[in-house]
Amino acid sequence: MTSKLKDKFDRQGFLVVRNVLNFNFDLKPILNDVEFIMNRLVYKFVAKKKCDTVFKYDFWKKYTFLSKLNIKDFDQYFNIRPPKENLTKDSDFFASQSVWNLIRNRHILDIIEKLIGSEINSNPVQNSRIKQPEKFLKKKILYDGLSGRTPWHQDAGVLSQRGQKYTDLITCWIPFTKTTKKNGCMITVPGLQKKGLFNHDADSKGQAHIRNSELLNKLKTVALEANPGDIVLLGKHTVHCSLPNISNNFRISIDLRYHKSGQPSGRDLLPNFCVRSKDKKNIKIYNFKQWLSIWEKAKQRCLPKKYTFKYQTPTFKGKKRDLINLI
Ligand SMILES: O=C(O)CCC(=O)C(=O)O
Repeated sequence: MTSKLKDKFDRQGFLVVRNVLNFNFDLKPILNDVEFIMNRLVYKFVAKKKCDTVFKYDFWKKYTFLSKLNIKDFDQYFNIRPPKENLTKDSDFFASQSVWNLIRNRHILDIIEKLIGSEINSNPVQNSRIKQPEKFLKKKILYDGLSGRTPWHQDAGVLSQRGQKYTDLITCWIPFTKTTKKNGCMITVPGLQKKGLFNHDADSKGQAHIRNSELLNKLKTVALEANPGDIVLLGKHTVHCSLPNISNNFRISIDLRYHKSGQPSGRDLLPNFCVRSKDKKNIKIYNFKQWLSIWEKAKQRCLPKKYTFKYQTPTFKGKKRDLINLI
């Protein structure tokens, strides 16, 4: 059974595993915490006489309302990592007990263990994405990956060179809403991961994407549709992107990552720590407060540089690893 799952993963480059998580127990607490943050933002940014009305809005209406207020770095209040660039001492990020619980979720780790073995670290490449219908988005964030579409990329493309070479990275993508082609699920090209890492470039905002990725649109793709409770697993060379959200509904997800203990994380300034080990002695971070403190320390370490990570783009010099020469 174990090797069947791994064989399928190695063959396809992805797995959609159904009913791993319980919505009320594992996912709803995170949405509750998101709503708590929204209420704080209402207090902070909405005129006093309007606050009571806005508090009564449902989750979606409240988020839409707040997103129109031009709050600086609005996404960042809900993102589970500090910002990539323009880091300041006030830069916020979303670190709650509920997120910590998800990273350590034993049902997730049981599946990761089947793919990379029993010694598992949490990898700091992690994001939360709240995607409104695209028709509500400003043009400048249409392709930013967090609120808008995510361009074609491989996750190894956003690691350091050491990470690209030495890290067995697994992406665990977790939907909080039913995710379909219409509201912007991810798509992938099965099997293409076997070609290794392609050359990536950065767009004007620094977002990494596969060079000449328009060629991928001509290949046969698979839509990674999933329901709350399911998880989608990707390998570090799995080619993927997300579709536009052309529905009238939100699409919310968190992507966590794990790698084999002892390997570099690929984001050297940020925390990576053991979450599962046969020899429990390797587990040094075992509660929420410790986890919070290692992220806060990492942020302090990054402050003089003003960034938390950088991609090396183009990934390779020369054209040998350009998609056009490999498919
Ligand atoms: O959720 C998305 O839009 C994209 C996620 C993704 O690219 C990733 O997790 O690597």
